[in-house]
Amino acid sequence: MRFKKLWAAMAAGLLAMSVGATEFRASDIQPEDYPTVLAIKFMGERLKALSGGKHSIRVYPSGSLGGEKETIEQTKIGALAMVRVNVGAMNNVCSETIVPTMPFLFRSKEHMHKVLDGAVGDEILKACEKQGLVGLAFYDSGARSIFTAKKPVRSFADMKGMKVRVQQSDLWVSMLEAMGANATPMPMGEVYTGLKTSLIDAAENNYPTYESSRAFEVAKYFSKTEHSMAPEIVLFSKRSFDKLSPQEQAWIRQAAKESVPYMRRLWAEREAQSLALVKAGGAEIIEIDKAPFQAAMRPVYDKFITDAKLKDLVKRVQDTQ
Ligand code: BDP
Repeated sequence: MRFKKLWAAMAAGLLAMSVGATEFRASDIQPEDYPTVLAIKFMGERLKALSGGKHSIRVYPSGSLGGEKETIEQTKIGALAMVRVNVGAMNNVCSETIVPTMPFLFRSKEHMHKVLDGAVGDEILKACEKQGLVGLAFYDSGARSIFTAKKPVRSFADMKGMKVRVQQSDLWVSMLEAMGANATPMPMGEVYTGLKTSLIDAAENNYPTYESSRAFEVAKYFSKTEHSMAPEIVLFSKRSFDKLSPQEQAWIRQAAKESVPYMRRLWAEREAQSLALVKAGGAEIIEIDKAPFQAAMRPVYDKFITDAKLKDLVKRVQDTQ
């Protein structure tokens, strides 16, 4: 009798778990009004509508739950349901994410969209699963360029010996080293202070992050190298995902996909706004000859695009018209 009761209680508990409403926790290092944060909120609203009010998402912005490296780990073990990071933060975790991070790979925003919306994009998202992360979508992140505190970079030669902050990724270290710089990996949250205290001379990013991190206040020379278009990636904990029904999983995937065009609109607006803001704040936007930067990236391809799988992915990106 006692066992029967216990069993009934357990079954009821399981049932409650599967029918109970869930608020999935998502982490982002960007501030509240940043396009990535707004896009995940939008995804949450879509998920709520699709699930008839059952599931929702709560975004924790500004790195309040930790940096990208730590929150990826938390998501892997299921302590966090979701995380939005740059693909750079995934380079050492899942090698396929190296492909969209590669320097001067995408020829334009349109080229990038075509690749990421197609089979290559899907394969890269899927590849994260073996690391316990379900890849749901890519978001725009524009092109990344170098910004410096004291000495402006007006030519490739100016990169020599410069201490440049990079994302915590071996690929990023190699890229900046190939430019002649002294690459310093550190979390995004330490960049502003690093520049201010001269721990680093420079960093690299897109206009919106140059603006949102206030880096333009301490590093006013922005040299348009546009060396990488590494996109953002939205990841769900496979541990948490596997506990959901196929229907629930489909809602999550759909909500994520629906947030992509919304994010692209926000991104285009924000890029223009951020550029205007940093200029008004005293930033000098420097046009620079990209050819020597591009030429210097050859050894980086030789070092990182070695196995057949990555070679095939890169070739398919290059062949995409
Ligand atoms: C920004 C991304 C953010 C990365 C950051 C970085 O939005 O996810 O953490 O770059 O450089 O553009 O670390």
